Amino acid sequence: MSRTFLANRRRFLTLAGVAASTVPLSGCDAFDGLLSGDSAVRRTLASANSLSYRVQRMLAGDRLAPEFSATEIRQGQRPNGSTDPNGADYLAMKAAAFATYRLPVTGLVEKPLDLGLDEIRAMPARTQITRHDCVEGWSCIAKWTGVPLATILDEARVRPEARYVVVRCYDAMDLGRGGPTPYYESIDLLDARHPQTILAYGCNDETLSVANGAPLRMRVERQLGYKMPKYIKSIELAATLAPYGGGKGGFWEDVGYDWYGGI
Ligand SMILES: Nc1nc2c(c(=O)[nH]1)N[C@H]1C(S)=C(S)[C@@H](COP(=O)(O)O)O[C@H]1N2
Ligand SMILES: [Mo]
Repeated sequence: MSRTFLANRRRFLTLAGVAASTVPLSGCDAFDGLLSGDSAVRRTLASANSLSYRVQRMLAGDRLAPEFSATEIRQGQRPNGSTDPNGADYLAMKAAAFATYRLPVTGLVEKPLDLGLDEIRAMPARTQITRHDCVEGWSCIAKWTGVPLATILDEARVRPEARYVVVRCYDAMDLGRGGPTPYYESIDLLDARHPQTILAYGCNDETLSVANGAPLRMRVERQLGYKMPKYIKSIELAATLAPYGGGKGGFWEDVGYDWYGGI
């Protein structure tokens, strides 16, 4: 692809995102009242979102996110959102140094899996140095090591009806609207099978810390930070997002964020 083409594409994508950028998305631990309920703003956001999703899928289906050199890592990965889950199930695993952790992979698959951390660590690994961008407006370059999600999907043999990978998490957050709500996220199969989409257990050459999502967190490098679930509890292959949470495909999506957080 030529540089001009890329530049034009960027401009086009920016235009497609204009509606979204006029609304202050104030960050990971706050949300804007305008975005709740069935407001006109929200409907505009939703249609801009599906336009930018379709444009990106058309032009950049297998584009790689930029990777960096080790000298560009300036500090540890800045922890954000949940940083210390306090559910009894999580605390028990943490006390056992996550030796008891299991990852179920279920839903629309031929062969459901139930993987231990040792099995996951024994699979072919990928390491990548990438930049994490949070909607709050900060970025952080870090080195991530993990197993490509594609490897796990191949092992589980995804059924043709499946369209999404849904990830449930161990943590819950309380936005003051009816008690703690579990974090969850979802991506389509194109992002799930993207070579840089990994289930990470290592960060900056160390075992993934609790603050950054131990024992396992997803990296989805072409999307914003909130699309990368930490504290992964289970993975499900699904045909529709309706049965999960508020039905919009993620914890933050249920309060108004875009489902497609492409960058
Ligand atoms: N389970 C879970 N995953 C999560 C979050 C969270 O609160 N809980 N926060 C998200 C947000 S908004 C960001 S920016 C990143 C932060 O990852 P980090 O703590 O490793 O920087 O995790 C994302 N994944
Ligand atoms: Mo974020």
